Amino acid sequence: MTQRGMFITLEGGEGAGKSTNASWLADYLRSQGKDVLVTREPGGTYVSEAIRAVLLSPDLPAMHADTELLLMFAARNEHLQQKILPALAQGTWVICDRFTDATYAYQGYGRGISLQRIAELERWVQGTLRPDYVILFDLDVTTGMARAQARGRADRFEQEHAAFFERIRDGYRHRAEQMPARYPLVDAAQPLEQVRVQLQQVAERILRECTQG
Ligand code: T5A
Repeated sequence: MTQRGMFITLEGGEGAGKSTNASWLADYLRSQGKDVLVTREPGGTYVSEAIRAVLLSPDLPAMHADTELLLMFAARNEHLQQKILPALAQGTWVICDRFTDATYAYQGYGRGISLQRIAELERWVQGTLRPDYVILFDLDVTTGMARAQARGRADRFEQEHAAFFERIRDGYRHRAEQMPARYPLVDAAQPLEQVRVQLQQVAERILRECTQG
């Protein structure tokens, strides 16, 4: 029987460097003999990318927080069924730029939706599937927002105030503190080369642990 691929997610606040480093991490793991798929949330399939466009559009009127939550999980369900679960079942390693930890951080800590409600949806949509590793790119809010803003027009989330992003950072750190072995932390304030040194150390650890079974 094929061994299930590892499921690795990249998390952190705006502009922390997840997208910049996702393909770098994939290339490193490929160089170590792994078959790797890189994807993102919300998105990753045709339907989920269409939902992403609604979620991120700064041109639509404000939506209710529960609507935002349900759209995140609708996009996630499609992504899981069409792409992530089949890849994992074939033994492919999946690197996903954001996943359900982002829902806890943004919709839970950020918007104030009960964490229990998010956990119910998580169980419904994912069953027992959880990421094997959540690599947390930790960065102060001011630097992250400056990096994100330097890229151009802000999306619906990027238009939020600093206090919203402070709650999100606290939420991520709180989750990482509760499960440190599963949440390797990367200091994303470092220059890119240093971030990649840290990331390679994390990847080496994951490869070691997965060989040890
Ligand atoms: N969301 C998502 C929820 O609310 N709930 C959910 O359940 C999910 C899944 C997605 C939005 O949806 C929300 C969270 C998000 O707001 P997105 O555009 O995918 O939207 O948002 P992000 O994932 O935050 O993407 P960003 O591009 O803002 O952040 P990244 O990917 O962490 O940052 P990246 O790699 O694009 O880098 C940003 C800039 O910084 C530079 C890069 O070159 C780039 O210009 N940079 C560095 N500069 C200096 N030093 C470094 N070390 C650097 N690393 C990167």
